[in-house]
Amino acid sequence: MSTVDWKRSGEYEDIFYDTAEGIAKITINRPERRNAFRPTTLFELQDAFNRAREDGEIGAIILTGAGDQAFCSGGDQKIRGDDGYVGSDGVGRLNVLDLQVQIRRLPKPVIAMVAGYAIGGGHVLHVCCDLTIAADNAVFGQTGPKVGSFDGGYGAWLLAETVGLKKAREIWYLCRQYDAKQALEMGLVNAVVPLERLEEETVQWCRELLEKSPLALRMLKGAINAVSDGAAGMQQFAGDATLLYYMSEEAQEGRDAFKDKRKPDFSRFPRRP
Ligand code: S0N
Repeated sequence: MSTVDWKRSGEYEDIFYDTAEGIAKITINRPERRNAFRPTTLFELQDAFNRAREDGEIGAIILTGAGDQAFCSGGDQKIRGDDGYVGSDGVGRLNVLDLQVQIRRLPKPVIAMVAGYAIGGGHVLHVCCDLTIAADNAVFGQTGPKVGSFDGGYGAWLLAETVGLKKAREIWYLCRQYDAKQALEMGLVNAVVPLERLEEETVQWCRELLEKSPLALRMLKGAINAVSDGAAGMQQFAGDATLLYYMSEEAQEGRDAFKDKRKPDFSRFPRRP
């Protein structure tokens, strides 16, 4: 049951974009295919995540699936061609990879709100989110070796970072499915709640996040991701360091001196130990 008065906006075919109280809720809306994604779904998700990033009112983002049967069942196998997922333009794509990177780089917390199946590429999406709140009917797993695919990027090593190497191998090699209780035990999700309380609980986590310092959350997300994202993670973190420096009087003295056509005076700024 919703505890929030969501306001819907955007012209989308495969998703919904709702906002309220500083929260953006992005919903994959293809329940007849267990919320499997096609290229259009992913382009729309990218657009919605970008809107949430650019909106200064938004401080937390929920990613979810329509209905209570599935969060997302991964790539739409019915439109899988010989070189990726084929959209209306006839081009094969694996553009879920761009969405994964976007979620990782987005400097606001993203919470996966999972009811039903989070399977295949849908499972990877929740792994890429900062936090996961699961309903008691949630089911998690990878299907790659069963359906002729695999995700050797975040889907493999971020999962291993999350649940440990042995468990990650088990999940990928055997393609078993795990219930919400097992997912909680292996650290794959943050909390499990009855299905009817899923949105209420997820919104409560968002409200707690919204009470916290946005810059501190941004820096923490960047710091936690930097280790596993290598140079790309460091680039994000370095950009945030520059942002913080720009906000200091010391950096502003350099800018102002250039504009005033004078020599900068940094003498009042401490040379910290
Ligand atoms: C989700 C499952 C377990 C649900 O089972 P359930 O509840 O018994 O329902 P079903 O009757 O099976 O399904 C209901 C209807 O939904 C359709 N459907 C379900 N999943 C998909 C799907 N993924 N694509 C298309 N249709 C789907 C069913 O067909 C059914 O409709 P009808 O009755 O009309 O046929 C179960 O459905 C299940 O196991 N689904 C398949 C899960 C799966 O294998 N997903 C794909 C895994 N692979 C990826 O996601 C690849 C990710 C990716 O893009 C990628 C990323 C990085 C690198 C490579 C790749 C890559 O693609 O290779």
